[in-house]
Amino acid sequence: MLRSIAPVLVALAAPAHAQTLAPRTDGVEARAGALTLRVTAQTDAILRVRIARDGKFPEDASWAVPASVRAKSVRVTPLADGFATPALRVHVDPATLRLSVDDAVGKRITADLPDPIKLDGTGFTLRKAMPVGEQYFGLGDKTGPFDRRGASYVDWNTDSYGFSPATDPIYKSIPFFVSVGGGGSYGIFLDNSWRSWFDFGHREDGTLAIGSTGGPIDYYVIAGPTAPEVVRRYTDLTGKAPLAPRWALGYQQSRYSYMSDAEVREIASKMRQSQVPLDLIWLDIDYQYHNWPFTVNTQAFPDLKKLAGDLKGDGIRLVAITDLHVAAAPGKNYAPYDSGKAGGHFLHNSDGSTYVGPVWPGPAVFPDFTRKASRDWWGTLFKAFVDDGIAGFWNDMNEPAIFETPTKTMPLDTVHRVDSDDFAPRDASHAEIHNVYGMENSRATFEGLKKLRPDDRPFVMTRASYAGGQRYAVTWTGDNNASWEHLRLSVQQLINLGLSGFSYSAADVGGFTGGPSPELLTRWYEIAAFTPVFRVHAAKDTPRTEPWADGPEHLAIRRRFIEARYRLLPYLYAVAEENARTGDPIMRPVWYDYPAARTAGCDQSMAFTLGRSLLVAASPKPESPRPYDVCLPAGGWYDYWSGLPVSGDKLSETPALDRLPVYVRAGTILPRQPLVQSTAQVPQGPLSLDVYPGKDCSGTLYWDNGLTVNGATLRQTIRCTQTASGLTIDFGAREGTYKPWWKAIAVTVHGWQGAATIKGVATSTNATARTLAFTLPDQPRAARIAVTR
Ligand code: MIG
Repeated sequence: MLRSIAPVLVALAAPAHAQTLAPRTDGVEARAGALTLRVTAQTDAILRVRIARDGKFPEDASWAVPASVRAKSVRVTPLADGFATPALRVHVDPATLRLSVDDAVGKRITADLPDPIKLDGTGFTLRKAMPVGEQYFGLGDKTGPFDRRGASYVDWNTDSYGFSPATDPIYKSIPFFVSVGGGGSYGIFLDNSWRSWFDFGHREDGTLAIGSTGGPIDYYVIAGPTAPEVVRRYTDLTGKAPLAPRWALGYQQSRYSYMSDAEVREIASKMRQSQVPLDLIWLDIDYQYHNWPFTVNTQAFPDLKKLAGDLKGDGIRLVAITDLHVAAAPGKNYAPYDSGKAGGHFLHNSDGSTYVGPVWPGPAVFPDFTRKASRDWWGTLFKAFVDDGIAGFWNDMNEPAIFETPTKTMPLDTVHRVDSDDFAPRDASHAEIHNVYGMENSRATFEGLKKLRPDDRPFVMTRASYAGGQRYAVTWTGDNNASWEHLRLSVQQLINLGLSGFSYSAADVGGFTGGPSPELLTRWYEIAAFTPVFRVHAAKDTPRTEPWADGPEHLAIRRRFIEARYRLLPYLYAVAEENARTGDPIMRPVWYDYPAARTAGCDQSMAFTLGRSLLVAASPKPESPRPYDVCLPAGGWYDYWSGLPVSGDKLSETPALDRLPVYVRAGTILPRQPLVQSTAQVPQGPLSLDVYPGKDCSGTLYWDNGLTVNGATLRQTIRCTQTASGLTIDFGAREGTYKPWWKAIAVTVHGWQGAATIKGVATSTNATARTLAFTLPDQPRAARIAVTR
């Protein structure tokens, strides 16, 4: 019921410390002294918490949460000390503004500590309880321990060449964590772009401290109770990563730099000769004239359009780096500078002059990406490359990185113009904008590409970003190192990025700096073949890391894993499409879908799932030849490589260089395709469906042209049920009008023993492999296939 909004005096204190608790239709507002706390229910399970100083709430605007999402709220039921939604009970102590959130049956989700809000000049610290046994994940690409309990982190986007597993901060600021513990999961997202921090009991045992040097006290409490619910809700707030073009899921070859047209062609033809599937080659800064963005060194690359066209004929696309630091080159007929200067698109010093900082081109100027007009201008700069057929773009150095300064970035008083979204137009300091600058750079690129090629899905990769950056770009973990330690770290970074909304992420395979041993490089290829974005990249003056770099035996193993990925594309693509709809990461910690795995007793820091159905169990010490334990969640699994059922839930794996243990959940119908050398090739032969019988047995087909937005799609669910007489496979009716490449479906049922008959269908069984195989015509309509023993 709608209640009066009039404040209710709940305590009789001295007037200077008036305490009030006023219900709102969508939450509650409490005042104590100079502070006002407003808690609103955005949905039944997402709370927004804002704190005003001296009665004035900061501007209601955000780079992460769109206005339309912030505008949503639900009506709540008032309580004496707060309010309730069907999922939550919110309590506020009006004397201290201490907030606690319980679930509908009164179980605590999260609570402030006494004295919960500390102000320090423009900064603040919030203090919350850290119950024993609660673990913390997320925070984007941060290094450090996988579980963040006991550690402390700063959010300040930093060019971190040669970072170590202890370096913090690094490239991205995603001020969001997911907690998991005995009581379930919740998340907190601090929507504040200033230099901020999260301390998980590092400074003070049992205290979760969240703070910032400035800006609004504005955060979201996201209830679960499961981790998937928290992550999905976080992406309801900050956006889902759009489905990438299918070629982004292919194998990607990069190096700093392929120096010429001839070298790029040589890499491409060597890939094809070596029969290593490949979709992308990346052009790093040396394709440009003097490192000036949006130029081409025409001596080394005389005809980029012809190069792109010829490679495309071979199923290979080009991605080009386009850094944000425009060369400060007046009078040189350099359009990015001239048009940017004329349009007032560059950042200013506090005295009004244009800010100039040294980066790759030498003196450079920096676009004002928080202005929509400047983003629009930036987007037009891609026209020539788009016309040349460059498929995707790489936004590096956008922390922003500045050379020759100990801060590695621009002065904090550099002036940005905010004129975007529902922000009031105003000037803002670099201290406020720094952490969102890279995201707005990638947004400008993404939106520019959408205008230039409205039908195509843009592909942008960014190094720096902020919460919500997944809407515009994929990301990678920057300048890692060729070490076993970094291979381990990369898995944890990619998992945490996925939990932080960045479902498409990569780590330079082989390590950027240094040079990997052949074994390290091969192992890295194997693991990366099961990660969302699979890109080999390395720094200048490092040993070569292309698949053939270490001789035929290593090449054979690397090729086999790249091939496995291409065969898995129908599965991987369906997982990516699920991610675009739900926010469920593509690569997940095992406990995401199997909560008991968190306490299973094996070291699972290198285990992850790709979608729900594939479990990749890399060794937690990948350099060690010693056997290690793999814990499999309850419910039954099959070995992906042999197809045989696995018995037991704890296995001992003996490492072998050519084997990466991968398991398939019992109850999976796994779609795969014939091998291709590029996603641009039409697979020849049937779609294969591998059926791994078990509980809740199903599989999803999702397919489309892989390139455009709003094209025709195909979606179909297939289920299987074990019956007394055998097995039934039920094809659901196909949704959508997309006509797929396959005309037939090759079914393999795993774990099969004995004979089998299907009316009107020839079957074959294999007693050693324990398989039953048969081929069906394509099944676009609902149909039941009954197998009897
Ligand atoms: O200052 O473009 O992280 O991937 O190869 C180095 C050259 C600039 C840093 C990127 C790296 C890229 C390199 N860039």
